[in-house]
Amino acid sequence: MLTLHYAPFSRAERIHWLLEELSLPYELNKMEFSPADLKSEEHRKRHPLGRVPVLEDGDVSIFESGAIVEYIIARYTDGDLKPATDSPLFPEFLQWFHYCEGMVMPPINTIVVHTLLLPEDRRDPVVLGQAQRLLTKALQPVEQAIEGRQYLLGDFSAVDIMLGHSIVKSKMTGSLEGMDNLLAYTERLKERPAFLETVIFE
Ligand SMILES: N[C@@H](CCC(=O)N[C@@H](CS)C(=O)NCC(=O)O)C(=O)O
Repeated sequence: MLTLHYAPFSRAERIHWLLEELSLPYELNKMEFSPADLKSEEHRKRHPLGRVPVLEDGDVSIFESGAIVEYIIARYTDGDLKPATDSPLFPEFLQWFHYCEGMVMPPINTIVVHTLLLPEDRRDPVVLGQAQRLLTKALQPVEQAIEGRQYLLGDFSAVDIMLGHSIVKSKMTGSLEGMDNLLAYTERLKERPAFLETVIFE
């Protein structure tokens, strides 16, 4: 049985969403997004930094949302949600899949820290402004790439689970202003029952 160690409003939503898209059976260990749960001795045994998501599958315990998505697709599907390696879309799949944690999430992390997590007297408007500008820059190529497409690669894929999730969170920080393609895309994601069930989007 797959067990997803989860906290709401986190990247663990990506794995929850994927498991629902694939209709796989799983258990959810629902923790609070709080040090009491995430930094507990028990959870630090699963993730050395006390973070989510973590997936357990029998003897396997794995962290990093992208790695977990790849693991589930490789072990539990016949290559679903990912173009074949000889498909012309495969390089683009890899690019956007990794662009998510590499380029889009770092400024989102900073925005969340300086708007929600730090006590008010330690929030820095200069750092926040830089992160907001960086996020807008990082999203612009995605706004162009999705032009004329239903999902990020055309058909729904694991890129929508990774980068699509980040785009939905970007919208919540007010960073999609003027990006009409991405705004329309977030509306299309809401037409997917698995997304609606698993991702906080407003
Ligand atoms: N690159 C990692 C990031 C994991 C991560 O930072 N998760 C956040 C939630 S989205 C977390 O657990 N934060 C708790 C904390 O920093 O204490 C991944 O994609 O899984």
